[in-house]
Amino acid sequence: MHSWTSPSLTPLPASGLPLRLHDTRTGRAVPVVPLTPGRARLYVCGITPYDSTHLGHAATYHATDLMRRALRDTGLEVEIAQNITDVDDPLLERAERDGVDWRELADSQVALFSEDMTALRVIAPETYLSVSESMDGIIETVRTLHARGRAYAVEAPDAAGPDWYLDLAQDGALGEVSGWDEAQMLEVFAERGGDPDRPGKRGPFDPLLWRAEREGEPAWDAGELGRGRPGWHVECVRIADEGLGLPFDIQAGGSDLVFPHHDLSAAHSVALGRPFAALYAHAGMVALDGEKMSKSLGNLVFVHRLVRDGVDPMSIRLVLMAHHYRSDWEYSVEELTRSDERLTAYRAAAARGGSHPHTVDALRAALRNDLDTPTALAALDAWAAGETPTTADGAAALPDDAPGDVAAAVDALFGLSLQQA
Ligand code: 5CA
Ligand code: ZN
Repeated sequence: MHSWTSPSLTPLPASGLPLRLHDTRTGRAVPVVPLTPGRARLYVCGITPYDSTHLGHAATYHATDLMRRALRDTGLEVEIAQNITDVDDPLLERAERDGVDWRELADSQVALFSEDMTALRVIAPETYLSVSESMDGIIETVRTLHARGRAYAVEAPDAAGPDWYLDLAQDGALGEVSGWDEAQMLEVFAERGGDPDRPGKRGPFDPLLWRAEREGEPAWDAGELGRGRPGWHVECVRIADEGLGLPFDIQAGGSDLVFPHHDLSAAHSVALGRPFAALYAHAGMVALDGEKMSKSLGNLVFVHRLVRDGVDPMSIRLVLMAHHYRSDWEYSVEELTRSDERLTAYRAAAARGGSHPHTVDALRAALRNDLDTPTALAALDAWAAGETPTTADGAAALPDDAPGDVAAAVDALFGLSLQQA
């Protein structure tokens, strides 16, 4: 899939200091030390393209964009892989409901997503693959799992052949990422795409690996497993392997994916005899009207609608920056008003120019401390108000050649352009 156009990258000499990132698995912030020296590899779970980008998606991709920019500032080369879940129940159902071809629906929504990411100045992933275009590889992975004795058949009365499931008990690897117990898992499994009660399954959380062809659904030939389409988790394992290689450094996504998706992606990888991600980073959930913003609930604020209504995309970025990426928060129009005020003040300060190395230093320190954007905004507020920042690590000892161009730094580190729109 063609990815979107990345913003031009403002060069900023790397700080060389490591990024500390919160790891969901261990519950602690750890320095990111890439598995391959000099090269950080991150996978982020992409959209299911049946509705446009809402602020929740934007928050998640904003968080991974900050990870990229922070890693780059530590002097690492960064590679990001991202999928597009274009073969999945909700998308196929929406296409059927609206009487459009599922491919057309997916393409149109991917195009809108690209526009939104471009407007928000999110740097495009190096690998951007949809399920349909990765199908040969996904089938290969499914067949490998079958050949390794990890797949079992479950009768499907409405299909010509069986559905296939992954037998988790063989590797005993579930809950590796979430750390949840079975009761916690059962509470959400069904509402997050699982089928714990399906007769014939060996274990309630065994994930669907390959679904036999049903009438009216797209299907591909998977040899001894029959015609059908893949389950959800295997796509991300395969696309991560194709784009980055297994194992890789960081698996990212929204916190709604911790269980089952990231637990089960890791379990697929273990069943393949390969370790998955070294660190798991999750963005909090954005809510509207008291509920998680989600396509299935329909309580959405669309990025493209805000932009169409004249909102400056950099104001949207500032709304996202006002919340720490791991916190859950609720969107309101007041957030946007506050961000508009900030943007005006920051642009005026940028137009005044001057060198502010302590502010740049404070911005960098905030970013590499688990992407602490609220603290970065406090430093920018002070800069815009003409105050000299006092930083925790007494920034008086900065070298003479420390970068002092705040506008260039916020552009490079936070993707925030302060040029007049
Ligand atoms: N295609 C799968 C991932 S393989 C999927 O979850 N698609 S999605 O379109 O539902 O979500 C895309 C990304 O946005 C995921 O990383 C998801 O965790 C994140 N996301 C979805 N809703 C929200 C929300 N309300 N707040 C923050 N992030 C969200
Ligand atoms: Zn995924």
